[in-house]
Amino acid sequence: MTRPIETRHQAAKTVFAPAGQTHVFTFWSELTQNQKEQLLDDLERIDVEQLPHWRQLVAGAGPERIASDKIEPATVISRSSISEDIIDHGRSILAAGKVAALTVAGGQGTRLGFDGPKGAFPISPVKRKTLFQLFAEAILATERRYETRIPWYVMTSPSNDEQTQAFFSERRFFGLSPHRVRFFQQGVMPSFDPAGRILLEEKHRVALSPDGHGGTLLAMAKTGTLADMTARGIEHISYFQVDNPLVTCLDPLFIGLHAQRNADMSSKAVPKADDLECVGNFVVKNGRPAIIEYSNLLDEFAHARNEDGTRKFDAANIAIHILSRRFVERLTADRTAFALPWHLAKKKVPHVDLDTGERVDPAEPNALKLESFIFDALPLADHSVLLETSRADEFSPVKNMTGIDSVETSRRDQNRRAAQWLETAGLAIPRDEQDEPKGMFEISPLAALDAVHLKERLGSESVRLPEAEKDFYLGD
Ligand code: UD2
Repeated sequence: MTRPIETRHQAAKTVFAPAGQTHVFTFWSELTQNQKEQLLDDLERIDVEQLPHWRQLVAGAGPERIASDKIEPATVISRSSISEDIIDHGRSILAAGKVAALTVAGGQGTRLGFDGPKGAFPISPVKRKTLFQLFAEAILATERRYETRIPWYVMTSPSNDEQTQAFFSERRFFGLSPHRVRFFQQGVMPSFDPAGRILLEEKHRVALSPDGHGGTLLAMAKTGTLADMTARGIEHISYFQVDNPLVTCLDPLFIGLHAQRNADMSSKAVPKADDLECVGNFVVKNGRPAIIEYSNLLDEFAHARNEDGTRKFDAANIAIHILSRRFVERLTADRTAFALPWHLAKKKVPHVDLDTGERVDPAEPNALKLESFIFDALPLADHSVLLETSRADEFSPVKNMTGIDSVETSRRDQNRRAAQWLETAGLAIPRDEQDEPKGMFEISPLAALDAVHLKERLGSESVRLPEAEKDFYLGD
């Protein structure tokens, strides 16, 4: 039984008025009952205790530039230095069912101009499989390979949860057991005007947006996801973003190394493509592991060189992490006290003008959004490991329709990797003058999870390659 609207209205006024946010009720008298309920629903999702803190951040909005901190390059471990017994250790942890996959998929795919959850975007080069399908096949293939069960937790946001869940159920979870695919919603944050006042998207709606992938931690605690992991005996969470189809969803070497070092949170890194690449930079800041986002890294550090001329800060964050469940439990034990730092972003947010009641679609950034980043949990880790991987093997995100990190570059890179795997397995791939594979190649994770797996698989089979310029697909 929900409380009467007037009771909720009075309760809301007593918390929003002292925070200088009374204006959210400007249009209250002209709202229908249903609209009043919607406005109250939005307001009750806001963590009002944090409003004064948020207002302070917004009012003092200045560029976060890491100037005073002492930062040094992070130490990256190369894959080739990892012994087979550590990889076996990772395999045994997987086989024991102690690892879960977690995908953050709550972001708004605005940059991709795609209407739907980003995971539903058709990205594979030959079959146009969606991002969600590629991850599902990789998880299913890993369950089969290690004869184990791998729960998959997908973080959505209020704006895409329903569509995401429908997408999976309509496709029968791509062959995964439905009770091992769990969805949970992250929190939301209001957008603010430069004076720190909450913006109304409509007269009866607050301008709310996902609270950043840092919201994953508290969302895991608040939604019972962490308790579900405990009940399933999960010790480690293999975390990756929905926008990277090349990621190794469950990597025994990475898992083995993380566990052997008794790490709380570990990450993968690739060498930066250039000094100013739009990625986070792994550093040691005041003695602790940390990531400084490209937007916060002073140019002097971005362009810094070692004596031998190599880039000094060269470890790029590709948002591939392992978090120990106990670490997340420790951080979120006191939910009211735990908060990752908030990062400010200037955005264009459509809103209602309080004087005219008209909707304003700003041409320039008019608002401030606050979001938290999961990688700000790194400095809180007692132990962490940074493992190098290669772009060609594991990283080609799809963020834009064209250009850098685009549908084009991601399909190209998936194609290149499939061709390289086939060559490793002993097949001759026709290539053009630029050494690009002639034709499109795609290997389903259900066929092989990596080049070695493919070689084992093809060892006994004769695979017929297409005539030049035709598509080649290797399925389950
Ligand atoms: C992120 C990293 C960057 C680098 C890059 C690699 C940050 C701030 N920067 O850049 O360092 O690792 O990725 O591709 O993370 N998401 C949610 N909920 C949210 C916000 C984001 O689930 O509230 C998901 C989103 O679905 C996407 C991922 O997190 O899969 C990345 O989000 P982003 O697009 O904000 O980060 P990006 O690509 O600027």
